[in-house]
Amino acid sequence: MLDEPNTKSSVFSVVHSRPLLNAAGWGTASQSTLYYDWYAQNALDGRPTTCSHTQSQSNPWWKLDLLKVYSVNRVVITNRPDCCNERINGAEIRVGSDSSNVFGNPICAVISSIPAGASYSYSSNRMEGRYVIVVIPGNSRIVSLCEVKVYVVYPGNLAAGGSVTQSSTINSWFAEQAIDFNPGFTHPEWRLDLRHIYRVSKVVVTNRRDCCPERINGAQIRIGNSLENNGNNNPICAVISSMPAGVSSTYTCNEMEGRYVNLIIPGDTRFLTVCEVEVYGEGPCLKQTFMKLKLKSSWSLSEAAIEFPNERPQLENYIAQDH
Ligand SMILES: [Ca+2]
Repeated sequence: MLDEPNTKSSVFSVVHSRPLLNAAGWGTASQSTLYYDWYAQNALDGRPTTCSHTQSQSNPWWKLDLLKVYSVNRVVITNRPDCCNERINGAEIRVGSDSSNVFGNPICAVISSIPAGASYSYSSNRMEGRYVIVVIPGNSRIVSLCEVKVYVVYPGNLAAGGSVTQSSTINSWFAEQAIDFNPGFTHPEWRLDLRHIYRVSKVVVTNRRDCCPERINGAQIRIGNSLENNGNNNPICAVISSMPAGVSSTYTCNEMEGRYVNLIIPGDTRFLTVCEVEVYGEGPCLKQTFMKLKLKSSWSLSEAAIEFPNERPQLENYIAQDH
């Protein structure tokens, strides 16, 4: 009587992710003037010691053309390591789509200072724009940037549940950083918190289509209720051997029960980049162990059997908390 009373109404749940990706390398850089061979593109080559550099001029700028409009979430600027780190003070980061006038693009942030060789991150609150510009207003100024990263919300509209007839979307990310692919992670991982326990029938993973499809090789899909080791000790549903760029693959999980769905690549210095993850299953289930836990504290089993339908919201809230 107490066993999963709500699974009689089977509900399909579809969960989408829109990861943040560094889109800077997808664009082309230019700058107002060139100083020797300190090209604008030097800020995008992944090396912190190669830098762009304008001549000393009024209102110098560096501009990244992302080639299409993105929702920009964050901009990371690396200052030059060798000298002159104060030159960047007062630089404006602008995000917008005005191609002719750099000042026609809204300001995302003003850089007060960045220590030599340091990388500072500026939140841009999902400003929409095709261009990311660093401009320093004033006379006899120099813009020199050693690396620029631009994190955007991946715009792909892939496999958006088109084949699912009964669906609902759950927007319940555990934490944004769990889907932000920081290359500094030694164990890159991605975690989805479903907020309730589901019986997961399948997980559909869509690989990125712009480059590097092999980065996903070896990724494990883990499902369970434990947050031990950040959820990475939960049982494995599948291991992704490889997947072509832009392709969606389906992994059958045989009704594995869990609140957390993890993607993790074991090992060091690996990247995990995923375009989209969809999770299909039934639920939410009320797991019997949780129910017993709760029942012990306030009701007898016989009372609970009668009262259960009214108590279900409380139980769901209980399960939704961190236990
Ligand atoms: Ca560089």
